[in-house]
Amino acid sequence: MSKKIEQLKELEGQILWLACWMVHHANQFRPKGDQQIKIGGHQASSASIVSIMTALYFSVLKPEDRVAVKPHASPIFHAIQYLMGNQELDRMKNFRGFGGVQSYPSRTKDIDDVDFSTGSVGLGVGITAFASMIQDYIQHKSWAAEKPMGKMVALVGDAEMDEGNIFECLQEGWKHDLRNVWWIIDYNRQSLDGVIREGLWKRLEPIFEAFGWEVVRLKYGVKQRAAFEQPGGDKLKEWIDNCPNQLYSALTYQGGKAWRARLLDEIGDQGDVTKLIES
Ligand SMILES: Cc1ncc(C[n+]2csc(CCOP(=O)(O)OP(=O)(O)O)c2C)c(N)n1
Ligand SMILES: [Mg+2]
Repeated sequence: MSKKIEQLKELEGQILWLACWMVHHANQFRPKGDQQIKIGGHQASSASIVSIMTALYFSVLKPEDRVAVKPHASPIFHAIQYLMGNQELDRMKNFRGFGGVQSYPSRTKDIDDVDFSTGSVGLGVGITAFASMIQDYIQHKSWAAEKPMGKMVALVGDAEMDEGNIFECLQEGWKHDLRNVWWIIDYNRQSLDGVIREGLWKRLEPIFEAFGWEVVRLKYGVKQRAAFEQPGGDKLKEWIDNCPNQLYSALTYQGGKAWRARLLDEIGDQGDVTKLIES
């Protein structure tokens, strides 16, 4: 592992811990009024995007770039800002409370320089496209300052793609030669209250391509890719690729032991697969 990746991994661990603890503390330790049984917050939604956000904020983003953070990743955003010295511990302890860090990133109520308020899903996504178009407009004016062009990044939930306004702005972007925009869809297979419909990505990719977007699919991590290279790895890959979202989520929730048991049960008798799974 390169030194840089090692450092990012270290930061990622701290950020995830802070984000999950923020939610846990709010629900388990903060004194509650008579009626309140739960404060809320979404730890899994933070966990699925922590690697992406760590890489973005600590390695990729430039000062001129702007980011719309998917609503449920608010704890990750604030944890990152805390490590950068832009957020206060007391506000994090008061997550979702009066004066505390907000459930969803807010330009008016949070103190750590949120680029775009999100919360109503879909709106944060769309605004990055329109922000880029406005940036182009300004660049074409004689009164435009000589400033570097920023990249507009949206971190999008997979269920957030249900929102109709996103598709309107795809068309608008196509009309205006949209550029300098990245949308990163966190395909964590889950929504607020359900599992993502099987094969949604197969519907989404051609839609983006039809409007001139370049689609890059990032699916397998380093360890998975290494495992696929081993004898029996092709069978493992095939099984994972065909695994329904519901089962994938359940196994991930239950952890390594459940994963191994299921894999051995289903493909364990196929040559080298048993050895690979047991290793
Ligand atoms: C317009 C609107 N409709 C519904 C909601 C309620 N809501 C909050 S987050 C969310 C979807 C969460 O799923 P996803 O976008 O996949 O994010 P994840 O939690 O998986 O990161 C919904 C429907 C909302 N905030 N705004
Ligand atoms: Mg999701």
